[in-house]
Amino acid sequence: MSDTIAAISTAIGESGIGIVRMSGKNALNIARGKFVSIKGDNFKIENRKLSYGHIVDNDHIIDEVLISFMKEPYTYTRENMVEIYCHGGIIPVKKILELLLNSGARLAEAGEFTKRAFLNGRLDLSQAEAVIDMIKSKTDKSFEVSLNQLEGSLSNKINEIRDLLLSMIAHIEVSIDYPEEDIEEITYEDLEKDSNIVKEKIKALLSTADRGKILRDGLNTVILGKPNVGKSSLLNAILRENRAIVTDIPGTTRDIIEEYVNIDGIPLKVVDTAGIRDTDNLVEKIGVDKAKSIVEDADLIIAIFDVSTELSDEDIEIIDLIKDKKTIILLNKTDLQSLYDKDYFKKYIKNMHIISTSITNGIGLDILEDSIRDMFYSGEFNIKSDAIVTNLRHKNQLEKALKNIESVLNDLKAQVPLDCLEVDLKNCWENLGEISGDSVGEDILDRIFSEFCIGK
Ligand SMILES: Nc1nc2c(ncn2[C@@H]2O[C@H](COP(=O)(O)OP(=O)(O)OP(=O)(O)O)[C@@H](O)[C@H]2O)c(=O)[nH]1
Ligand SMILES: [Mg+2]
Repeated sequence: MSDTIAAISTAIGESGIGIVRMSGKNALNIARGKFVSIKGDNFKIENRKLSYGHIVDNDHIIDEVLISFMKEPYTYTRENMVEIYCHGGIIPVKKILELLLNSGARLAEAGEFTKRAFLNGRLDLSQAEAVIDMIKSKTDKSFEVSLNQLEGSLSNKINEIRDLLLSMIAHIEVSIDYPEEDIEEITYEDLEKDSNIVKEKIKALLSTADRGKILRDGLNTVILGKPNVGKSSLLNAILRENRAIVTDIPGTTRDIIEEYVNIDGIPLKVVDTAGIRDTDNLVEKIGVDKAKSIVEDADLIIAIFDVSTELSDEDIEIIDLIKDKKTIILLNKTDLQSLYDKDYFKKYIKNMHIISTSITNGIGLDILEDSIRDMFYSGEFNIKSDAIVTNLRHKNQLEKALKNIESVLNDLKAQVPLDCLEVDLKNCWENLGEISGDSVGEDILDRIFSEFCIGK
Protein backbone atom coordinates (compact mmCIF):
# COMPACT_ATOMS: atom_id res chain seq x y z
CA MET A 1 0.00 0.00 0.00
CA SER A 2 3.01 2.30 0.04
CA ASP A 3 3.03 2.94 -3.69
CA THR A 4 1.00 5.52 -5.55
CA ILE A 5 -1.77 4.22 -7.77
CA ALA A 6 -3.42 5.82 -10.77
CA ALA A 7 -6.42 5.01 -12.95
CA ILE A 8 -9.02 6.48 -15.25
CA SER A 9 -12.14 6.87 -13.09
CA THR A 10 -14.72 7.78 -15.71
CA ALA A 11 -16.21 5.43 -18.29
CA ILE A 12 -14.13 5.08 -21.44
CA GLY A 13 -15.90 6.65 -24.40
CA GLU A 14 -16.96 10.01 -25.74
CA SER A 15 -17.90 12.38 -22.94
CA GLY A 16 -17.66 15.99 -21.78
CA ILE A 17 -14.87 15.43 -19.32
CA GLY A 18 -12.74 12.52 -18.20
CA ILE A 19 -11.17 12.06 -14.78
CA VAL A 20 -7.82 10.46 -14.02
CA ARG A 21 -7.00 10.03 -10.38
CA MET A 22 -4.11 9.09 -8.18
CA SER A 23 -3.81 8.04 -4.58
CA GLY A 24 -0.70 7.63 -2.46
CA LYS A 25 2.30 9.37 -0.92
CA ASN A 26 3.78 10.57 -4.20
CA ALA A 27 0.57 11.71 -5.86
CA LEU A 28 1.28 15.41 -5.38
CA ASN A 29 4.91 15.20 -6.49
CA ILE A 30 4.02 13.28 -9.62
CA ALA A 31 1.27 15.77 -10.48
CA ARG A 32 3.54 18.77 -9.84
CA GLY A 33 6.09 17.39 -12.28
CA LYS A 34 3.54 17.28 -15.10
CA PHE A 35 1.28 20.26 -14.45
CA VAL A 36 1.98 23.80 -15.60
CA SER A 37 -0.37 26.51 -14.45
CA ILE A 38 -1.56 28.81 -17.18
CA LYS A 39 -1.69 31.79 -14.85
CA GLY A 40 1.89 31.45 -13.67
CA ASP A 41 3.39 30.14 -10.46
CA ASN A 42 0.88 31.84 -8.17
CA PHE A 43 -1.60 29.18 -9.18
CA LYS A 44 0.28 26.12 -8.00
CA ILE A 45 -1.53 22.99 -6.93
CA GLU A 46 -2.84 23.59 -3.41
CA ASN A 47 -4.85 21.54 -0.96
CA ARG A 48 -8.54 21.49 -1.86
CA LYS A 49 -8.30 24.08 -4.58
CA LEU A 50 -8.85 23.64 -8.26
CA SER A 51 -5.98 24.80 -10.46
CA TYR A 52 -6.24 25.47 -14.14
CA GLY A 53 -3.42 24.64 -16.52
CA HIS A 54 -1.82 22.15 -18.84
CA ILE A 55 -0.57 18.65 -18.42
CA VAL A 56 2.74 18.57 -20.23
CA ASP A 57 5.22 15.94 -21.30
CA ASN A 58 8.52 17.82 -21.41
CA ASP A 59 7.39 20.89 -23.33
CA HIS A 60 4.66 19.17 -25.21
CA ILE A 61 1.08 19.96 -24.10
CA ILE A 62 -1.05 16.86 -23.62
CA ASP A 63 -4.31 18.54 -22.59
CA GLU A 64 -5.81 21.58 -20.93
CA VAL A 65 -7.10 20.52 -17.50
CA LEU A 66 -8.34 21.34 -14.05
CA ILE A 67 -6.47 19.61 -11.27
CA SER A 68 -7.32 19.12 -7.62
CA PHE A 69 -5.28 17.94 -4.69
CA MET A 70 -6.78 16.52 -1.49
CA LYS A 71 -4.38 16.08 1.38
CA GLU A 72 -4.60 12.99 3.58
CA PRO A 73 -6.29 11.93 5.78
CA TYR A 74 -9.61 13.52 4.83
CA THR A 75 -9.94 11.82 1.45
CA TYR A 76 -11.74 8.81 -0.01
CA THR A 77 -8.70 6.57 0.45
CA ARG A 78 -7.34 8.42 3.51
CA GLU A 79 -4.21 9.02 1.39
CA ASN A 80 -3.08 11.99 -0.67
CA MET A 81 -5.26 12.16 -3.75
CA VAL A 82 -5.00 14.05 -7.01
CA GLU A 83 -7.73 14.27 -9.62
CA ILE A 84 -7.17 15.56 -13.10
CA TYR A 85 -10.22 16.72 -15.04
CA CYS A 86 -9.37 16.62 -18.71
CA HIS A 87 -11.34 16.50 -21.94
CA GLY A 88 -13.52 13.45 -22.34
CA GLY A 89 -12.92 10.82 -24.98
CA ILE A 90 -10.47 7.98 -25.10
CA ILE A 91 -7.24 9.78 -26.05
CA PRO A 92 -6.76 12.50 -23.38
CA VAL A 93 -7.43 10.21 -20.40
CA LYS A 94 -5.20 7.47 -21.79
CA LYS A 95 -2.33 9.86 -22.53
CA ILE A 96 -2.49 11.44 -19.10
CA LEU A 97 -2.67 8.06 -17.39
CA GLU A 98 0.36 6.86 -19.38
CA LEU A 99 2.30 9.92 -18.35
CA LEU A 100 1.51 9.36 -14.66
CA LEU A 101 2.51 5.71 -14.95
CA ASN A 102 5.81 6.71 -16.54
CA SER A 103 6.37 9.16 -13.71
CA GLY A 104 6.25 6.67 -10.87
CA ALA A 105 2.59 5.79 -10.35
CA ARG A 106 1.36 2.22 -10.70
CA LEU A 107 -1.84 1.24 -12.49
CA ALA A 108 -4.53 0.64 -9.85
CA GLU A 109 -6.16 -2.77 -9.66
CA ALA A 110 -9.94 -3.08 -9.85
CA GLY A 111 -11.46 -1.53 -6.74
CA GLU A 112 -8.08 -0.61 -5.29
CA PHE A 113 -9.09 2.93 -4.29
CA THR A 114 -12.01 1.53 -2.30
CA LYS A 115 -9.85 -1.29 -0.94
CA ARG A 116 -7.46 1.32 0.43
CA ALA A 117 -10.41 3.21 1.90
CA PHE A 118 -11.36 -0.01 3.70
CA LEU A 119 -7.83 -0.95 4.80
CA ASN A 120 -7.27 2.58 6.09
CA GLY A 121 -10.47 2.43 8.14
CA ARG A 122 -12.48 4.93 6.10
CA LEU A 123 -15.23 2.37 5.34
CA ASP A 124 -16.04 -1.03 6.74
CA LEU A 125 -16.39 -3.95 4.37
CA SER A 126 -20.16 -3.84 4.05
CA GLN A 127 -19.91 -0.15 3.17
CA ALA A 128 -17.25 -0.86 0.57
CA GLU A 129 -19.52 -3.51 -0.90
CA ALA A 130 -22.32 -0.94 -0.97
CA VAL A 131 -20.16 1.18 -3.25
CA ILE A 132 -20.03 -1.54 -5.87
CA ASP A 133 -23.76 -2.17 -5.49
CA MET A 134 -24.42 1.51 -6.13
CA ILE A 135 -22.34 1.49 -9.27
CA LYS A 136 -24.15 -1.61 -10.50
CA SER A 137 -27.67 -0.50 -9.47
CA LYS A 138 -30.22 -0.79 -12.21
CA THR A 139 -33.16 0.77 -10.39
CA ASP A 140 -33.89 3.70 -8.06
CA LYS A 141 -34.80 1.32 -5.29
CA SER A 142 -31.64 -0.78 -5.34
CA PHE A 143 -29.60 2.42 -5.48
CA GLU A 144 -31.44 3.74 -2.42
CA VAL A 145 -30.76 0.57 -0.45
CA SER A 146 -27.06 0.62 -1.40
CA LEU A 147 -26.84 4.26 -0.38
CA ASN A 148 -28.32 3.39 3.02
CA GLN A 149 -25.80 0.60 3.38
CA LEU A 150 -22.99 3.01 2.51
CA GLU A 151 -24.28 5.36 5.18
CA GLY A 152 -23.87 2.51 7.65
CA SER A 153 -27.40 1.14 8.08
CA LEU A 154 -26.21 -2.47 8.00
CA SER A 155 -22.92 -1.82 9.80
CA ASN A 156 -24.77 -0.20 12.70
CA LYS A 157 -27.04 -3.20 13.14
CA ILE A 158 -24.14 -5.64 12.93
CA ASN A 159 -22.06 -3.61 15.39
CA GLU A 160 -24.95 -3.48 17.87
CA ILE A 161 -25.13 -7.28 17.90
CA ARG A 162 -21.35 -7.65 18.09
CA ASP A 163 -21.17 -5.23 21.05
CA LEU A 164 -23.70 -7.28 22.94
CA LEU A 165 -21.81 -10.50 22.17
CA LEU A 166 -18.57 -8.92 23.29
CA SER A 167 -20.02 -7.85 26.60
CA MET A 168 -21.34 -11.39 27.15
CA ILE A 169 -17.90 -12.84 26.36
CA ALA A 170 -16.22 -10.32 28.67
CA HIS A 171 -18.57 -11.21 31.52
CA ILE A 172 -17.91 -14.91 31.07
CA GLU A 173 -14.15 -14.36 31.05
CA VAL A 174 -14.27 -12.32 34.21
CA SER A 175 -16.34 -15.01 35.93
CA ILE A 176 -13.88 -17.68 34.86
CA ASP A 177 -10.64 -15.80 35.46
CA TYR A 178 -11.45 -14.03 38.71
CA PRO A 179 -13.92 -16.24 40.54
CA GLU A 180 -12.64 -15.09 43.93
CA GLU A 181 -13.10 -11.39 43.12
CA ASP A 182 -16.20 -9.66 44.28
CA ILE A 183 -17.61 -9.18 40.82
CA GLU A 184 -21.21 -9.96 40.25
CA GLU A 185 -21.24 -13.30 38.49
CA ILE A 186 -23.10 -13.63 35.25
CA THR A 187 -25.99 -16.06 35.52
CA TYR A 188 -27.31 -18.52 32.98
CA GLU A 189 -30.53 -16.53 32.94
CA ASP A 190 -28.67 -13.33 31.97
CA LEU A 191 -26.83 -15.15 29.23
CA GLU A 192 -30.00 -16.74 27.95
CA LYS A 193 -31.76 -13.41 27.84
CA ASP A 194 -28.92 -11.78 25.90
CA SER A 195 -28.51 -14.77 23.57
CA ASN A 196 -32.18 -14.54 22.70
CA ILE A 197 -31.79 -10.86 21.89
CA VAL A 198 -28.84 -11.70 19.63
CA LYS A 199 -30.82 -14.48 17.98
CA GLU A 200 -33.85 -12.27 17.30
CA LYS A 201 -31.71 -9.49 15.86
CA ILE A 202 -29.92 -11.87 13.53
CA LYS A 203 -33.23 -13.38 12.46
CA ALA A 204 -34.68 -9.93 11.78
CA LEU A 205 -31.78 -9.14 9.48
CA LEU A 206 -32.03 -12.50 7.76
CA SER A 207 -35.73 -11.97 7.15
CA THR A 208 -34.85 -8.99 4.96
CA ALA A 209 -32.69 -11.14 2.70
CA ASP A 210 -35.65 -12.13 0.50
CA ARG A 211 -36.47 -8.50 -0.12
CA GLY A 212 -32.80 -7.91 -0.78
CA LYS A 213 -32.83 -10.67 -3.33
CA ILE A 214 -35.78 -9.05 -5.11
CA LEU A 215 -33.88 -5.79 -5.29
CA ARG A 216 -30.76 -7.45 -6.55
CA ASP A 217 -32.21 -10.04 -8.95
CA GLY A 218 -35.62 -8.58 -9.70
CA LEU A 219 -39.08 -9.68 -8.65
CA ASN A 220 -39.22 -13.29 -9.76
CA THR A 221 -42.37 -13.20 -11.89
CA VAL A 222 -43.56 -16.48 -13.36
CA ILE A 223 -46.12 -16.65 -16.16
CA LEU A 224 -48.21 -19.77 -15.76
CA GLY A 225 -51.11 -21.32 -17.68
CA LYS A 226 -52.22 -24.26 -19.76
CA PRO A 227 -50.93 -24.46 -23.36
CA ASN A 228 -51.94 -21.83 -25.92
CA VAL A 229 -53.47 -19.31 -23.49
CA GLY A 230 -51.01 -16.57 -24.50
CA LYS A 231 -48.09 -16.82 -22.02
CA SER A 232 -45.36 -16.21 -24.56
CA SER A 233 -47.47 -13.46 -26.14
CA LEU A 234 -47.56 -11.77 -22.72
CA LEU A 235 -43.79 -12.07 -22.28
CA ASN A 236 -43.26 -10.45 -25.67
CA ALA A 237 -45.77 -7.72 -24.86
CA ILE A 238 -44.09 -6.89 -21.54
CA LEU A 239 -40.65 -6.86 -23.17
CA ARG A 240 -41.99 -5.06 -26.23
CA GLU A 241 -40.02 -7.39 -28.47
CA ASN A 242 -40.53 -10.78 -30.09
CA ARG A 243 -38.46 -12.74 -27.64
CA ALA A 244 -40.43 -15.99 -27.43
CA ILE A 245 -41.94 -18.01 -30.26
CA VAL A 246 -45.70 -17.62 -30.46
CA THR A 247 -47.83 -20.02 -32.51
CA ASP A 248 -51.35 -21.36 -32.29
CA ILE A 249 -49.95 -24.84 -31.71
CA PRO A 250 -50.39 -25.82 -28.04
CA GLY A 251 -47.05 -26.84 -26.53
CA THR A 252 -44.95 -24.28 -28.41
CA THR A 253 -42.82 -23.29 -25.45
CA ARG A 254 -40.88 -26.25 -24.09
CA ASP A 255 -38.29 -24.64 -21.86
CA ILE A 256 -38.10 -21.79 -19.40
CA ILE A 257 -37.39 -18.35 -20.87
CA GLU A 258 -36.12 -15.64 -18.50
CA GLU A 259 -35.82 -11.95 -19.29
CA TYR A 260 -35.32 -8.79 -17.23
CA VAL A 261 -37.49 -5.68 -17.46
CA ASN A 262 -38.02 -2.59 -15.43
CA ILE A 263 -41.56 -1.34 -14.81
CA ASP A 264 -41.45 2.14 -13.27
CA GLY A 265 -38.31 1.39 -11.34
CA ILE A 266 -39.44 -2.07 -10.29
CA PRO A 267 -36.99 -4.71 -11.44
CA LEU A 268 -38.74 -7.80 -12.79
CA LYS A 269 -37.32 -11.13 -13.84
CA VAL A 270 -40.08 -12.44 -16.08
CA VAL A 271 -40.18 -16.18 -16.66
CA ASP A 272 -42.20 -17.73 -19.47
CA THR A 273 -42.96 -21.41 -18.96
CA ALA A 274 -44.20 -24.45 -20.87
CA GLY A 275 -48.00 -24.73 -20.83
CA ILE A 276 -49.12 -27.05 -18.07
CA ARG A 277 -50.80 -30.22 -19.30
CA ASP A 278 -50.47 -33.98 -19.20
CA THR A 279 -48.26 -34.97 -22.08
CA ASP A 280 -46.46 -38.05 -23.40
CA ASN A 281 -43.85 -35.96 -25.15
CA LEU A 282 -40.70 -36.34 -23.10
CA VAL A 283 -39.26 -32.89 -23.86
CA GLU A 284 -42.52 -31.12 -23.17
CA LYS A 285 -43.03 -33.14 -20.00
CA ILE A 286 -39.67 -31.98 -18.61
CA GLY A 287 -40.71 -28.40 -19.40
CA VAL A 288 -44.06 -28.87 -17.63
CA ASP A 289 -42.35 -30.31 -14.54
CA LYS A 290 -39.91 -27.40 -14.53
CA ALA A 291 -42.78 -24.93 -14.74
CA LYS A 292 -44.49 -26.54 -11.75
CA SER A 293 -41.33 -26.53 -9.69
CA ILE A 294 -40.45 -22.88 -10.24
CA VAL A 295 -43.81 -21.85 -8.80
CA GLU A 296 -42.22 -22.50 -5.40
CA ASP A 297 -39.59 -19.78 -5.82
CA ALA A 298 -41.81 -17.23 -7.52
CA ASP A 299 -42.36 -13.84 -5.86
CA LEU A 300 -45.29 -13.18 -8.16
CA ILE A 301 -47.29 -15.38 -10.50
CA ILE A 302 -49.22 -14.19 -13.49
CA ALA A 303 -51.70 -16.97 -14.24
CA ILE A 304 -53.37 -16.80 -17.63
CA PHE A 305 -56.70 -18.39 -18.55
CA ASP A 306 -58.22 -18.47 -22.03
CA VAL A 307 -61.89 -17.41 -21.84
CA SER A 308 -62.55 -18.67 -25.36
CA THR A 309 -62.20 -22.25 -24.10
CA GLU A 310 -63.99 -24.01 -21.26
CA LEU A 311 -62.28 -24.04 -17.89
CA SER A 312 -60.49 -27.41 -18.07
CA ASP A 313 -58.89 -29.87 -15.65
CA GLU A 314 -55.51 -28.27 -16.43
CA ASP A 315 -56.91 -24.88 -15.43
CA ILE A 316 -58.15 -26.32 -12.17
CA GLU A 317 -54.72 -27.86 -11.55
CA ILE A 318 -53.17 -24.43 -12.07
CA ILE A 319 -55.65 -22.79 -9.71
CA ASP A 320 -54.58 -25.35 -7.15
CA LEU A 321 -50.89 -24.55 -7.71
CA ILE A 322 -51.31 -20.81 -7.20
CA LYS A 323 -53.78 -20.84 -4.31
CA ASP A 324 -51.36 -19.63 -1.66
CA LYS A 325 -49.13 -17.49 -3.86
CA LYS A 326 -49.16 -13.82 -4.73
CA THR A 327 -50.92 -13.99 -8.04
CA ILE A 328 -52.44 -11.78 -10.70
CA ILE A 329 -54.99 -13.56 -12.88
CA LEU A 330 -55.46 -12.67 -16.51
CA LEU A 331 -58.63 -13.74 -18.29
CA ASN A 332 -57.25 -13.56 -21.81
CA LYS A 333 -58.60 -13.59 -25.36
CA THR A 334 -61.60 -11.44 -24.44
CA ASP A 335 -61.67 -10.34 -28.09
CA LEU A 336 -63.08 -13.78 -28.89
CA GLN A 337 -66.42 -15.17 -27.77
CA SER A 338 -66.10 -15.44 -23.95
CA LEU A 339 -67.34 -18.63 -22.29
CA TYR A 340 -67.02 -17.19 -18.77
CA ASP A 341 -66.30 -13.90 -16.97
CA LYS A 342 -64.70 -12.54 -13.80
CA ASP A 343 -67.72 -13.25 -11.61
CA TYR A 344 -67.82 -16.89 -12.66
CA PHE A 345 -64.09 -17.16 -12.06
CA LYS A 346 -64.32 -15.72 -8.54
CA LYS A 347 -66.07 -18.93 -7.52
CA TYR A 348 -62.74 -20.70 -7.87
CA ILE A 349 -60.43 -18.17 -6.38
CA LYS A 350 -60.85 -15.35 -3.89
CA ASN A 351 -58.91 -12.22 -3.01
CA MET A 352 -56.84 -12.02 -6.14
CA HIS A 353 -56.42 -9.38 -8.78
CA ILE A 354 -58.36 -10.51 -11.86
CA ILE A 355 -57.85 -8.60 -15.09
CA SER A 356 -59.59 -9.13 -18.44
CA THR A 357 -57.13 -8.89 -21.29
CA SER A 358 -56.67 -9.30 -24.98
CA ILE A 359 -52.94 -9.57 -25.25
CA THR A 360 -52.89 -9.57 -29.04
CA ASN A 361 -54.88 -6.32 -29.08
CA GLY A 362 -52.87 -4.82 -26.21
CA ILE A 363 -55.94 -4.51 -24.00
CA GLY A 364 -55.59 -4.71 -20.20
CA LEU A 365 -51.79 -4.66 -20.20
CA ASP A 366 -51.68 -1.17 -18.67
CA ILE A 367 -53.93 -2.43 -15.86
CA LEU A 368 -51.54 -5.35 -15.35
CA GLU A 369 -48.57 -3.00 -15.03
CA ASP A 370 -50.56 -0.78 -12.65
CA SER A 371 -51.40 -3.79 -10.48
CA ILE A 372 -47.78 -4.88 -10.28
CA ARG A 373 -46.79 -1.33 -9.35
CA ASP A 374 -49.54 -1.08 -6.72
CA MET A 375 -48.62 -4.42 -5.15
CA PHE A 376 -44.96 -3.42 -5.06
CA TYR A 377 -45.35 0.05 -3.62
CA SER A 378 -48.15 -0.83 -1.22
CA GLY A 379 -45.65 -3.09 0.46
CA GLU A 380 -47.09 -6.47 -0.51
CA PHE A 381 -43.53 -7.53 -1.22
CA ASN A 382 -42.35 -5.74 1.87
CA ILE A 383 -39.61 -3.67 0.35
CA LYS A 384 -38.58 -1.06 2.85
CA SER A 385 -35.23 0.59 2.56
CA ASP A 386 -34.07 0.22 6.11
CA ALA A 387 -31.15 -2.14 6.61
CA ILE A 388 -31.74 -4.79 4.00
CA VAL A 389 -29.45 -7.72 3.38
CA THR A 390 -28.87 -7.69 -0.36
CA ASN A 391 -25.60 -9.50 -0.42
CA LEU A 392 -25.35 -13.28 -0.53
CA ARG A 393 -22.08 -13.23 1.38
CA HIS A 394 -23.74 -11.31 4.22
CA LYS A 395 -26.67 -13.72 4.24
CA ASN A 396 -24.33 -16.71 4.55
CA GLN A 397 -22.47 -15.12 7.44
CA LEU A 398 -25.73 -14.31 9.22
CA GLU A 399 -26.85 -17.91 8.79
CA LYS A 400 -23.60 -19.15 10.35
CA ALA A 401 -23.98 -16.67 13.21
CA LEU A 402 -27.55 -17.85 13.79
CA LYS A 403 -26.40 -21.48 14.05
CA ASN A 404 -23.77 -20.53 16.60
CA ILE A 405 -26.10 -18.53 18.81
CA GLU A 406 -28.68 -21.32 18.64
CA SER A 407 -26.06 -23.75 19.83
CA VAL A 408 -25.23 -21.34 22.69
CA LEU A 409 -28.90 -21.36 23.67
CA ASN A 410 -28.99 -25.16 23.64
CA ASP A 411 -25.86 -25.33 25.77
CA LEU A 412 -27.36 -22.84 28.22
CA LYS A 413 -30.39 -25.08 28.64
CA ALA A 414 -28.08 -28.02 29.34
CA GLN A 415 -26.13 -25.80 31.78
CA VAL A 416 -22.78 -26.69 30.22
CA PRO A 417 -19.72 -24.99 31.76
CA LEU A 418 -19.26 -21.34 30.82
CA ASP A 419 -15.94 -21.79 29.02
CA CYS A 420 -17.60 -24.21 26.59
CA LEU A 421 -20.23 -21.61 25.70
CA GLU A 422 -17.60 -19.06 25.04
CA VAL A 423 -16.35 -20.84 21.91
CA ASP A 424 -19.69 -20.57 20.12
CA LEU A 425 -20.17 -17.00 21.26
CA LYS A 426 -16.79 -16.05 19.85
CA ASN A 427 -17.58 -17.83 16.60
CA CYS A 428 -20.84 -15.93 16.34
CA TRP A 429 -18.98 -12.69 16.97
CA GLU A 430 -16.47 -13.55 14.25
CA ASN A 431 -19.15 -14.60 11.75
CA LEU A 432 -20.64 -11.14 12.05
CA GLY A 433 -17.19 -9.57 11.96
CA GLU A 434 -16.71 -10.97 8.49
CA ILE A 435 -19.61 -8.82 7.31
CA SER A 436 -18.07 -5.62 8.59
CA GLY A 437 -14.61 -6.85 7.64
CA ASP A 438 -13.14 -6.93 11.14
CA SER A 439 -12.24 -10.57 10.83
CA VAL A 440 -11.88 -11.39 7.19
CA GLY A 441 -9.21 -13.18 5.18
CA GLU A 442 -7.12 -11.77 2.35
CA ASP A 443 -8.69 -14.19 -0.15
CA ILE A 444 -12.20 -12.94 0.59
CA LEU A 445 -11.04 -9.33 0.25
CA ASP A 446 -9.44 -10.07 -3.11
CA ARG A 447 -12.61 -11.70 -4.34
CA ILE A 448 -14.81 -8.81 -3.24
CA PHE A 449 -12.69 -6.04 -4.69
CA SER A 450 -12.04 -7.84 -7.96
CA GLU A 451 -15.73 -7.26 -8.75
CA PHE A 452 -15.16 -3.51 -8.83
CA CYS A 453 -14.29 -1.50 -11.87
CA ILE A 454 -10.83 -0.01 -12.21
CA GLY A 455 -10.64 3.57 -10.96
CA LYS A 456 -13.11 3.11 -8.08
N1 LIG B 1 -57.54 -13.92 -30.17
C1 LIG B 1 -56.52 -13.87 -29.37
N2 LIG B 1 -55.47 -14.68 -29.54
C2 LIG B 1 -54.44 -14.61 -28.69
C3 LIG B 1 -54.43 -13.71 -27.62
N3 LIG B 1 -53.26 -13.87 -26.94
C4 LIG B 1 -52.57 -14.84 -27.58
N4 LIG B 1 -53.29 -15.30 -28.64
C5 LIG B 1 -52.91 -16.34 -29.61
O1 LIG B 1 -52.88 -17.58 -28.95
C6 LIG B 1 -51.91 -18.45 -29.55
C7 LIG B 1 -51.00 -18.99 -28.49
O2 LIG B 1 -50.20 -17.93 -27.95
P1 LIG B 1 -48.87 -18.20 -27.18
O3 LIG B 1 -48.42 -16.90 -26.65
O4 LIG B 1 -47.90 -18.98 -28.02
O5 LIG B 1 -49.42 -19.13 -26.03
P2 LIG B 1 -48.61 -19.91 -24.89
O6 LIG B 1 -49.43 -19.86 -23.68
O7 LIG B 1 -47.23 -19.40 -24.79
O8 LIG B 1 -48.62 -21.38 -25.47
P3 LIG B 1 -47.61 -22.59 -25.14
O9 LIG B 1 -46.22 -22.07 -25.29
O10 LIG B 1 -47.97 -23.59 -26.15
O11 LIG B 1 -47.90 -23.05 -23.76
C8 LIG B 1 -51.20 -17.61 -30.60
O12 LIG B 1 -51.76 -17.89 -31.85
C9 LIG B 1 -51.51 -16.17 -30.16
O13 LIG B 1 -51.49 -15.27 -31.24
C10 LIG B 1 -55.55 -12.83 -27.45
O14 LIG B 1 -55.62 -12.01 -26.55
N5 LIG B 1 -56.57 -12.98 -28.34
MG1 LIG C 1 -45.44 -20.25 -25.03
